[in-house]
Amino acid sequence: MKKRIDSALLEAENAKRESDLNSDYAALGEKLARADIDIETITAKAGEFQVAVPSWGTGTGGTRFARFPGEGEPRNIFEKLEDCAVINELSGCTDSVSPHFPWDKVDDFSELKQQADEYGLKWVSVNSNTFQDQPGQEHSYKYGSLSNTQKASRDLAIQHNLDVIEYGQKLGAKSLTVWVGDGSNHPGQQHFQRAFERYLASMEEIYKGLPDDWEMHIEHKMFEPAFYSTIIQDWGSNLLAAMHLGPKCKSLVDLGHHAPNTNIEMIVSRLIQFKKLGGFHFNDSKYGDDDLDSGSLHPYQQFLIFNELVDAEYRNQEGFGPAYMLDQSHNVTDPAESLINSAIEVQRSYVKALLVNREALYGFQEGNDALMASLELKNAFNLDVSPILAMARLRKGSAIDPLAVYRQAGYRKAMAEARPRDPNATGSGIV
Ligand SMILES: [Mn+2]
Repeated sequence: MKKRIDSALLEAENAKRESDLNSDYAALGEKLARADIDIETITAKAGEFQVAVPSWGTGTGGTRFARFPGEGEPRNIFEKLEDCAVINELSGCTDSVSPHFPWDKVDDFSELKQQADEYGLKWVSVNSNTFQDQPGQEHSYKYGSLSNTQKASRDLAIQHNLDVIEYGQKLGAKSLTVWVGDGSNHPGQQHFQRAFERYLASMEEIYKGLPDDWEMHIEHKMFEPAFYSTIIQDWGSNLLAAMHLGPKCKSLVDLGHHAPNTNIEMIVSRLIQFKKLGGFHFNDSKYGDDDLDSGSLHPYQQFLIFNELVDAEYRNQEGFGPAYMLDQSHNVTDPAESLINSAIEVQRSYVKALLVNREALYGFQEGNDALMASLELKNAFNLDVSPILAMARLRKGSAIDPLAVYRQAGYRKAMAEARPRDPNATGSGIV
């Protein structure tokens, strides 16, 4: 497999840390054994865990006020793919990429697929973009796309989604993620029911174009760019639309797209129960944003979400198999560093959730022992599973300390020289 980080450097950096890791791993293994947990089983599962990188996340994000591009950021999908390869080489838990169109559209998809194959990267959920007009676009999305009052704009948005499915088929993806910013900025501007009817009618046309083995995932977002009402503003509208459209349509949960303090883990449970959980966009949020790095602010919430996911796995819940993706905006960090760290933080939540004794928890729940039930979760969360994550990485040839190797390799500096910035280039937004 083609590598972008020098193998000799990676091995030398790992060699410096391997002895300490072995000691820490053995100590943690002993501790877990006292709770009848086999560390090797957990490490094997950690090694299998993968979360997809969003192609748009490899560039510096920005806000509607400004964007401050970083040195050496990727200028096209081929260069984004190069950065995704680095992230995966070092973290060992990001073997797939989620592309966004038309940002990532190329003339020759076989060339793109071949480059991904060489890096050992797969393509997962393709994303459509009907939240901005493209140069020369005949019918505007200013007043919405799939729910626009004008049929010509709706038809354009439908056709774009069908085109995106076609691109995804060429890359080997199996799902389409649809997020639209449609909505209104003034009370009375939009007839809620008629707008939702138009949205559903448009989505029916896209659904008809789904290949048999594909799924469509609807992403909700509370607000922005529509600040009064958004057509799919929460999991309620999302689920109603997904139920209306059919079994191949499911809901996608972006952690940052809820009102502050929303009980997201409970939403996840409901969607699992009704076989409607399509996938995740992981990130963190303080207010109404979806821009912070995963697990950087609310690691316990992220753990509680994984507690529901691992529980579904444990119970062999029918129809369960959500797609895991990151979706965050990096404004002040090197995007590759943020994505490496975030992927590992998501993996960390998964591993901690594996440590919960499910049968003991069910017993506490049935017996109404609220405190012990709560402690069963908190004790798993409080355990430092870093040695497990590092050992899983080492065993698959990734880095014990990914960020140290990344900085030692001088990757960004090298890219700053290899990728001179086009002063006229526009940056991709964030969804
Ligand atoms: Mn998202």
